[in-house]
Amino acid sequence: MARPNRKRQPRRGRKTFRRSGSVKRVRARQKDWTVSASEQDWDELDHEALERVMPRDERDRRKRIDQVLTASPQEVEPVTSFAPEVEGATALVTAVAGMSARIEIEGRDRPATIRGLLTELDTGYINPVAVGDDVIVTEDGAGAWAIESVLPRKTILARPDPFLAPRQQVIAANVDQLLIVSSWQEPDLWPELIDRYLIAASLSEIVPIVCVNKADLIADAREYESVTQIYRDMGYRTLTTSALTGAGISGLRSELTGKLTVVVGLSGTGKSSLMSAVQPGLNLRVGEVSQVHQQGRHTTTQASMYRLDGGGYVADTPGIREFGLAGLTLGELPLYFPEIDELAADCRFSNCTHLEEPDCAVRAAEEEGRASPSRVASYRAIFDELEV
Ligand SMILES: Nc1nc2c(ncn2[C@@H]2O[C@H](COP(=O)(O)OP(=O)(O)OP(=O)(O)O)[C@@H](O)[C@H]2O)c(=O)[nH]1
Ligand SMILES: [Mg+2]
Ligand SMILES: [Zn+2]
Repeated sequence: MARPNRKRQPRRGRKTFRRSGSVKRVRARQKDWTVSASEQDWDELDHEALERVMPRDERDRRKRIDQVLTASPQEVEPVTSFAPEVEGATALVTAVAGMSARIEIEGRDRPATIRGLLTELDTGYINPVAVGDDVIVTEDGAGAWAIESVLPRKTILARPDPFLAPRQQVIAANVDQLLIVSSWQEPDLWPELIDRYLIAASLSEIVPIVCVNKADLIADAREYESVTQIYRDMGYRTLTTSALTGAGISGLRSELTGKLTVVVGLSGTGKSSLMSAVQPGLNLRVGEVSQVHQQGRHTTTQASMYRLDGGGYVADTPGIREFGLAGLTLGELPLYFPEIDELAADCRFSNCTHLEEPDCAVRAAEEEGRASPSRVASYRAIFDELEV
């Protein structure tokens, strides 16, 4: 079965930045997931209580999805450096708060300041430095470190700034993997969210891993297999874990080793528990940092990264507003649902939306059990939103 085309086509009119900081192309934004002004206050609400409630109707569902996935990675053309070349050592950024950062240099954790030279104009993002960035640093002779420039990024996870949208902020740079944590129950597995994270990972060219936690709550192994087989069939790695019993933890540990992994998933699915199981003492979300915006409003905008003993890093993401599907076009959607696209070849209409048209092969396959109802539902939901 064909997999989503991970090599993205260059998009027409996308905003890209070159080393000089000059904008090469600027596009009008497609319908996206940018947070509207009326929704901004959501950030101030109590997520925890709300997150544990599964959506009851379409409005709730959309609102929740908006909260979870609100932005998109932004394509940035490779740059050689984001600042004038300065002689210095290379370091890794592990946390950022305003113009302060923590860096890892020669295996040691150090505070550092970010030089004002690094601006949005240089990078195209509100925050010029993000966790995961490789940077050039200098030391003033008295032990104070400064970040002088940012080295080219392999990958970027970004989202629209909650207050300055559509301007984007980088959540993390140089991410290798996205660990999508769901629980089998409590809260119930939510396939549509997994499907959306898979698309977001593809858009950023980051390898996703589908991790189903709370395996101890699986009552029907066959049901579990059939749900997760969908993802294996698409070529994605799946993991079954239980932070409670320890099942699958060593497998998870080896998947994380040597990589920079961003952990995402609904609250309560067991992300922190899993990380503590992988490495006792690791506690995601503990080191969250916040950034003061120009308007004087506070929001957590950055991930914090933790080093794994066996090598590699895991990064927590701020709140549930993470990154998302902005920039995804209706025309590209089938790329991310290859199995549905394959069936669609037999629909009566070549532009069939698989919603109501007669002789729809996708609906027929769904009824006959040849297509996953959850995948078809995800496809329809995203289609609907992109069309609006
Ligand atoms: N039965 C069972 N419970 C688990 C498992 N893993 C975690 N839990 C429980 O699920 C609850 C939530 O776990 P957390 O690790 O805090 O979840 P989280 O994803 O980090 O949640 P947030 O930090 O709110 O995003 C806790 O009560 C855990 O004890 C598991 O494998 N099995
Ligand atoms: Mg947690
Ligand atoms: Zn159809």
